[in-house]
Amino acid sequence: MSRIVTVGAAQLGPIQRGDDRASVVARLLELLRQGAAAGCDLIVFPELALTTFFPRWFVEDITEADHWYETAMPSPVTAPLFEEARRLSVGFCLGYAELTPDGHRFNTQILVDKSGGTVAKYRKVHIPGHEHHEPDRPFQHAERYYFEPSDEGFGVWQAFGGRMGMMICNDRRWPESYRVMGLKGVEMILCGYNTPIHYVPDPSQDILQGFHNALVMQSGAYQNGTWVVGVAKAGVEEGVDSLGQSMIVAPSGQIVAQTLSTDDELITARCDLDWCRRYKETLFDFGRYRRPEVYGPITGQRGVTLD
Ligand code: ING
Repeated sequence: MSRIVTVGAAQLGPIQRGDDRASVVARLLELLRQGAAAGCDLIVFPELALTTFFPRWFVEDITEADHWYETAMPSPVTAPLFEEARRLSVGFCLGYAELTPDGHRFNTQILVDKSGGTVAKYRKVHIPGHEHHEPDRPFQHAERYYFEPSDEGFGVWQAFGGRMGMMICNDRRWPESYRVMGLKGVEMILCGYNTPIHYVPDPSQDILQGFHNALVMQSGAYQNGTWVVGVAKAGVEEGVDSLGQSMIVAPSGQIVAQTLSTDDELITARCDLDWCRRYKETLFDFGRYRRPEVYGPITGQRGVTLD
């Protein structure tokens, strides 16, 4: 028996500071239509897919950044995406900056089903970068100033005929993200990202960005017997070059599709969710082989302690 989900990774090229949401939504609609034409059940868009990556600038008064956040989803400008999804009977996953009615700010991702209804919301757990202005940087990465870390952890939801999970960007670098969802039986993890090529704390990593991107998603997929869909906002955004290389990774860890450009580009794959069992019921039969009784430090401490 095969449970096939045809998934599209809808990579975005750069969104410049002056690009309004309507022009971005038009690009998202084009990718959604391409995906529908290709037989996709689900289209995955990047992290912060409605705006430029605004944490690259620092504003002393954070309310001056409010316009980068969504206070409603859908809103009048994003509603056409939900309506078209329903008309085409295609689901989608969308990353955006969320400002809640009580003033909380999250880096958020939602899962919308084929009826155009929101079935899941995830808020980013691992927030990289820095909390305060660092004027010596060539560009800021002040996500820890603009977003609160979620305390809701990682969810897995029954949708599209399987167990669907979500994570955002830096989450993909932490094995805990995959394992928590793995322990909830995840079969496909959806992950948007915005990854600058230049890593200011250690420029030696710049040349390895593509390697590290693939490394973490391939290992996370294999070690948890799950599909992983990683989708970039890529290209040179306001002078900052961001990684593309969006990809669809099988439970074996094999990359089954990868983008070639740093522009708007759709890649698709027919993903058999039953392939997950080849790993979940053998090598990574968690119930049989894991040893949580000796894993205490993983949840018991934050940083390193030397015995
Ligand atoms: N971006 C980056 C990421 O984790 C980063 C932060 C950039 C980490 C470069 C390491 C190297 O892919 C986000 N948005 O998390």
